[in-house]
Amino acid sequence: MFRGGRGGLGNARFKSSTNQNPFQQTAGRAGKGGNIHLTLKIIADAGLVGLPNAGKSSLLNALTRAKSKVGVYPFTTLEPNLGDFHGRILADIPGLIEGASSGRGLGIKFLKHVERTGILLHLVSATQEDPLAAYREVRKEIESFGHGLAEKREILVLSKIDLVSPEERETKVQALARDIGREVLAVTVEDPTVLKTFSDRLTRMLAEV
Ligand SMILES: Nc1nc2c(ncn2[C@@H]2O[C@H](COP(=O)(O)OP(=O)(O)OP(=O)(O)O)[C@@H](O)[C@H]2O)c(=O)[nH]1
Ligand SMILES: [Mg+2]
Repeated sequence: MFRGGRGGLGNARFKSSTNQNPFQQTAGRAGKGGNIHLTLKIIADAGLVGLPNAGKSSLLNALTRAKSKVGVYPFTTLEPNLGDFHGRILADIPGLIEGASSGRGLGIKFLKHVERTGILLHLVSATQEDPLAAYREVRKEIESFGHGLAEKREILVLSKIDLVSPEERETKVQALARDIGREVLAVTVEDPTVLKTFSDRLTRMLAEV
């Protein structure tokens, strides 16, 4: 803690019967100073992670009133955006790429932000030829980052399922579920029915934590 300085004395302190209209003062003394390093960390209930273009911002916008920038190119999101999802705060973060945990791309700056979130929502695009490889690439960065991030509960989501056939979707959902050993949710922001089912499921999952 830095103590404040002492204030100087003003005219009133010098007033007396013989000095009725003083024009005197004393200088104050400077307080202590120093450099303080502050880090801003967003506190959200769930953080959306995944490779660039996985559809994180689109999903955040579809589930909440957030207006996160969406683009066909990778690294559209430069800063995390927050949205209120039935009282739970969701945050999208910039896409993660290989090497993110050691400073490549924008990822590391924002992995810090998900450090404080309760759970991770890990999006893998259904258009990925090898969804497991895409999943692992992001996991690797999360694990190298440390800070307890890898131990967080993770909800697995296959996104953009409207871009593949129902057969391909099923194959990819099953393959991910089998290899990772956990349930995989499927979503697209293009189909209101699918989105509603996903949203209900997510609400229940978030209520459990
Ligand atoms: N067809 C289809 N396109 C989608 C869907 N979700 C996202 N997209 C498109 O995919 C592209 C990337 O979407 P974003 O939401 O910006 O992806 P992101 O994961 O936030 O990307 P970064 O911020 O760059 O990491 C955009 O062109 C979106 O319109 C979806 O469910 N279906
Ligand atoms: Mg984005």
